[in-house]
Amino acid sequence: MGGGVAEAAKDTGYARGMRSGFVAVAGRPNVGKSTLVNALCGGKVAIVSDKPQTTRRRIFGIANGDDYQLVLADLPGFQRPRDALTEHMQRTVDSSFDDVDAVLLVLSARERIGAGDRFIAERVFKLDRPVVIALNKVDRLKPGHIASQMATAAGLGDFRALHPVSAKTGDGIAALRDELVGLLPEGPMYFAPEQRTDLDVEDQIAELIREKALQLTRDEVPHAITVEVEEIAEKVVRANLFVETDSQKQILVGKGGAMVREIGTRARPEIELLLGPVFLDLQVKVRPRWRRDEAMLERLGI
Ligand SMILES: Nc1nc2c(ncn2[C@@H]2O[C@H](COP(=O)(O)OP(=O)(O)OP(=O)(O)O)[C@@H](O)[C@H]2O)c(=O)[nH]1
Ligand SMILES: [Mg+2]
Repeated sequence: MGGGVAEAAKDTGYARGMRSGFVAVAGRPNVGKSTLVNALCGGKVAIVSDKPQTTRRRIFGIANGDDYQLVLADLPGFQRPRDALTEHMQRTVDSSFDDVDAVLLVLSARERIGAGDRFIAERVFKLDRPVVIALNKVDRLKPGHIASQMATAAGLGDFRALHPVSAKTGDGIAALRDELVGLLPEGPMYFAPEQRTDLDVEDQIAELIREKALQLTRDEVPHAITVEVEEIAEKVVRANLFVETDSQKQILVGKGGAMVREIGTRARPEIELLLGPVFLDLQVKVRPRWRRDEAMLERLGI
């Protein structure tokens, strides 16, 4: 999204002084990238969980101000690919760096800044774009610990700015947003002002259902779950939760259907914010090895 686009937009006459552009959000799994994107956008665009590899595809979160449009590309966490699913996720991360104006490198202040972070840092500092570091999860940490984590973070590369933040409490978020907006070129609105994300409503609903399923499961099960919305009809949403094995299905259905009911109970209020009152029909199905099924991954937009 460089000069060419900006020049073209100038010809079509966007408001003078309007800044706009794209920032890729990179970091290890679970450091809080999606929580941070939500905080920067002032509302929920990406699902969040305490399980690593929650985000599987690139999702744009759009933050609008009077004189800016900041588009954040929330990305899967950097990891070593293990199957077609994680391979696709890594490819998404790599290709998302091509057209951005800046990179937001997210670290967790609660964990040791280590080899995983350095691996990602090497990649993003090579891109020849401004890199802003967000040291996330500083809530309830001692100032001395934050200071020493900031010193370690500062050693990762030639960064433009380093912001200690808490995506959870909102601490430092406004200053970080201002910093990112300041790195954007003059440009047009890429999305309508009321649009928060590039996901269509089916995919938003599938993600919300998956989020609740992730919250309620553990070990290998969360990684084996995917959700597809089959139908949105008058006052009814039908969706399938896919897992890979019968035993995973048993877990997700729960005793007498208790688990899948609980997933529905948690997802419905958020779905109703998008659609109004609906009946939610959830089915749990087995699809062996879907994570290695290229056609299935493509259908899921991964
Ligand atoms: N205490 C604290 N927890 C946070 C903060 N930000 C995120 N978390 C928690 O960290 C966990 C991971 O958050 P996500 O936003 O899903 O992390 P992510 O980096 O997007 O993870 P992947 O999509 O799996 O790569 C969740 O349990 C969040 O509630 C924060 O500022 N403070
Ligand atoms: Mg995420």
